[in-house]
Amino acid sequence: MRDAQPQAIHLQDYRAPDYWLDATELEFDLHEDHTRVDSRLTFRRNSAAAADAPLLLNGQGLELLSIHLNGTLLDAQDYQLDEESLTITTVPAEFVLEVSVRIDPAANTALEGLYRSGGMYCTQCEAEGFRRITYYPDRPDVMSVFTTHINADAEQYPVLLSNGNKVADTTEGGRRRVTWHDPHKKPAYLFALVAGDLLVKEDQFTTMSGRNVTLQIFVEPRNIDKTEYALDALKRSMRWDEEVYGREYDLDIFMIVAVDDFNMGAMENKGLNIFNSSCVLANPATATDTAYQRIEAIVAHEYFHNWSGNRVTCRDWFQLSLKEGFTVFRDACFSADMHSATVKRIEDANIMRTVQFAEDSGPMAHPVQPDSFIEISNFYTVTIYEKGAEVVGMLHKILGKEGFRKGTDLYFERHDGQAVTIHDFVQALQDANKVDLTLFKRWYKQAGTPVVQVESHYDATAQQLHLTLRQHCPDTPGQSNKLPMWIPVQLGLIGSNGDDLPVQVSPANAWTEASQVLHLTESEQTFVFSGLAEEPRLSLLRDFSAPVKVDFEQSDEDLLFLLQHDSDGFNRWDAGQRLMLRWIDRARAGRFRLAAAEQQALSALLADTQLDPAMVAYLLNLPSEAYIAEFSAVIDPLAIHSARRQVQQALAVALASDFAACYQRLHSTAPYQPQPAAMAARSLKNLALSYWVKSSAEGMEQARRQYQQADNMTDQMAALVALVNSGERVQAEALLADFWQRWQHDPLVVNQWLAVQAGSAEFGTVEQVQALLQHEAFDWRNPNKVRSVLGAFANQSLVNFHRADGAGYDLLTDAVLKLNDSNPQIAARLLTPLTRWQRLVPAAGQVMKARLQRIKEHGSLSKDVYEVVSKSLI
Ligand code: 0A1
Ligand code: ZN
Repeated sequence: MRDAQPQAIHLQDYRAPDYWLDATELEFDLHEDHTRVDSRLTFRRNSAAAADAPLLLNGQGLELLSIHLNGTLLDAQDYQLDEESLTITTVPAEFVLEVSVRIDPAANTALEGLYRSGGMYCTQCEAEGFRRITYYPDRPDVMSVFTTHINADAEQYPVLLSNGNKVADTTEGGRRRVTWHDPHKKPAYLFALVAGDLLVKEDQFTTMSGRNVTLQIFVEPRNIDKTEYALDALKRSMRWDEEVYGREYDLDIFMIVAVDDFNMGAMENKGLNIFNSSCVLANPATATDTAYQRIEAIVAHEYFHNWSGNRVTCRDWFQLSLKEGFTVFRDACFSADMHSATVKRIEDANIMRTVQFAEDSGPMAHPVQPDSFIEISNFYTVTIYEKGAEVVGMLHKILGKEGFRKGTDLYFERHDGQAVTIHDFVQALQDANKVDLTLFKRWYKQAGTPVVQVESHYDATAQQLHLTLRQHCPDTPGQSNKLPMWIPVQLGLIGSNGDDLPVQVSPANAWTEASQVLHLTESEQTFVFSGLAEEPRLSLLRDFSAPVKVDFEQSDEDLLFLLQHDSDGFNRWDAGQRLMLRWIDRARAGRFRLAAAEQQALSALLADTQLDPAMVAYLLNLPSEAYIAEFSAVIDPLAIHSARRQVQQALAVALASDFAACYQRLHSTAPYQPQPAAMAARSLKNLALSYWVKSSAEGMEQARRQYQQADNMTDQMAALVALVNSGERVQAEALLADFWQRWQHDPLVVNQWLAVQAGSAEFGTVEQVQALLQHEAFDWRNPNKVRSVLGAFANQSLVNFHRADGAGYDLLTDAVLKLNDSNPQIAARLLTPLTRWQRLVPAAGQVMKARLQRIKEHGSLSKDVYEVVSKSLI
C-alpha cells in the first residue's frame, strides 16, 4: 500500500547489476510467531561498474536486525533504508555481507515470499517475492549457488525441504536442522523452502545417460491417495523432454509439494516444484478428466522449465515470455502427443480467441515483450504465456521440426547457465538455420491481434486461383501504425470430392511445402495458384497457424462442406463454429432455422465411429458466450445468452434421437481409467447428455441415474452440470444439496461445487453468489475459493454479472477492494472483467466504468490494482 503514485519501469532502462553474487547462504529459524533469516552473501564487483558504486538490495516488510560487512557490524550511517530497499554506500570490490532479519510468515496473506498455508510453511518467490524474505539483489540476472539451513521444531515439522541435495540433518534439544545445497547457480526467484508434517509418495526415474533420480511428491496426509497420476505424468514428461529436446534432468532428486493456498497454478523452483493442490492432486472419485489433463499439462510445464527457465533463465522480467512462451509451447506439444493433437489445437485456439484476443483489444494490451510495467505480477498474462507460445509455434512452422530442434539445441548449448533475452533465443534459431528472422521479431514488439482480409478469384480459363491477402493490426495503448508481420498461413485447396488438391503457387518462394505454409510478410500480397481444373474450396489458417483473425466471406454451404470434409481437423471445427455463430446471429434477429443439410451433417458426425470422439464433442459444442462476445463488435451479454440458448434448444430437439443413441453407445460401466481413449469417449458421451436433458424426460432420468451411479467425478459432475443447466430448478437444487453432503470434507471437490453454481446463469445470481460468499465452505484467504466463486461468477455467469442495475459489478468491486488489502495479486486478476467496459453496450459500459472510478478513488491501492484500474480508465 502506498501514498505516492507507483512508477513504471522501462525495458530501455535495463542496466547490468553493479555487483555479482557468487554464493548465498541462508539460515532460517522457524518459530510459531516469527521467523529469523540470517543471510551470508559473497559479492564481487562487476568489472563494468564504477569503483564507488553503492550496493543496492531489495527488501519489503522486513524487520532489520543487523548487518555485517566482512565481519564488521555496520551502523545506521553506513546504509540507507526505505520501504523497498537497503543501500550500502561504500563497499570493497569483493566482500561478504551478513544480514539478519525477522519476518512474520503467519501474517503473510499476500502469499508472496515465505508464508503459512494450513499447518505448513512454503514460499513463492517469482517474480519479486524473495525480497520479502531477506534483503537481496532480487533480479533474475543475479545468479548464485545456494546453501540453505532450516531450523524448526522436530515434531511439528518432520519434513524440511529446499532446493538441491540434502547434505546435513541433525536434531538437538527438540529442534531439527537440515541443510540443502543446490550446485546450480540460480536467481532468487527459483528459491524454495517447505516445512511441514507431510507424507511422501516416491518413485524412481532412470535418465537417458543411466543416472537414477528419486522422484517425490509431498502432500498433507489426507491427500496421499491423490498422488499417483502426477507421478506418472512426471515420468512421462521427463522421458518426453529427453526424446523430443534431448534434455536430461540434472539433480539426483526432484520434489513436488502440494499446497492449498497458492496464487497461481504451480512454480518451477529448482528441484522443488510447489503446486497449487488443485493442479497436482487427483483420484478418480474426486477429479474430472479435465482436471487430470490439467494436472498432466502443469506437471509437464513445471518440469520443462528445468531447462527452459532454470538452466537458461531470463535477464529481466521484460523477457518473461522467453521462458513462459517457450515452455507453454513445449507443454502443448507434450499434451498433443499424449492425447489428440487436433483437440489440443482446438482448446488452445479457443483460449486465444476468447481470452487473449479480448486482452489484446482491451486497456491492458501489451506485446509479448512488454516495454514497461508498474507491477510485474500483472504481466503473467495470456499474452505472455499463450500468445508467446503461439509465436514460438510459428517459428516451429517456419523452420520445420528439424530446423527448430537444431535451433533449440544451439540455444541451450550457447546459453546454459546464463540469464538471457528473447533476442538471444531468436538469434540461436536464426544462426542454426541460416535464415533471417528480423522481420519475424515484430511479433514480440507489437501488441494487438492482426486481421487478415482475404479475397479470392477463380479464373476458369486459366485454371488459376488468385488469392489476395491483406493484413492490418489495430492500434493498442501506446502503439499505432503497426508494421506488417510475418504471418505463416497454412492452407489447403479442396476439390469437390473433398480431397486436397496439389498446391502450385507463385511466387514459389512464398510457399513451404513441408508445412503447407504460405508466407504473408507484406501489408498486401497476391498469390496465384495454378493447375486447378475446378474452383477449389479454400481452407485457410489450418491448424490455427498464426494468432490472427481471418476476415473471409464463405457461404454457409462452403462452411458445411469444410465441417464435413476438411482433412485438417482444426478447420473442420473452425468451420462449424463459424456456422454456429451465424445461427446465433440469426437467432438474435429472430430468424434461425436449422437447414435439413445442416441437421444431417451433425447427425452423421454424431454417428461416425471412425472419428475421435473428443473431436466430435468439440464439433458439436456451441461457441461459449465469451467466444461469441469476442466475435461481436459491441457486446450485449443478455442478447448473446438468449440467442445461444435458442440455438442450443433447437439442436437438442432436432437431434434428440442422435444424442440419445450416441449416449447409449458410449456409456460404459467399465471401471474408470484416466486414459486418453476413455477420456475422449466420456467427453462425447457427456456432451450428448448435456443436450439430451434439454429435450426429454428420459434424458433427465438418465442424468439423474448417471449422477447416482457414477464411480468417478467426471461422470458425476457432468450429470450435475447438465441438470443445473437444464432449467429443472427443483431437481438441480436437490442434487446440489446431495453433492454438498457427499463432498463437504474435500476442499477440491467443494471448489468445483462452488464454481458450478457461481458460473451458471440459473444459480449464479448476485444474491446466490452473495450467499456462497457467506457459506462455511468459503474462505477469503484461499485463492482457489475466490476463483471458484467470484472468478466463475464474473467470467461465466455473464447475464448475472452484467445485470442492468449494476449489482453484479458492485459485488465484484467490493471483493476487489477487500482483496486489495490482503492479496493484491488476486485482487488485480479478479478485476479483469470490469476493464472490458469499452466493448460492452454503452449502458452497461458506463456503469462498469463508474465502478472502476470507485476503485481508483479508494484510499490505499496496491500497485497491482492501481496499475490495472488506472490503465483501464485512460
Ligand atoms: N512460473 C510459474 C508461474 C508463477 C508465477 C508467479 C507466481 O507467483 C506470483 C507463481 C507461479 C509458471 O509458469 O508455472
Ligand atoms: Zn511457466
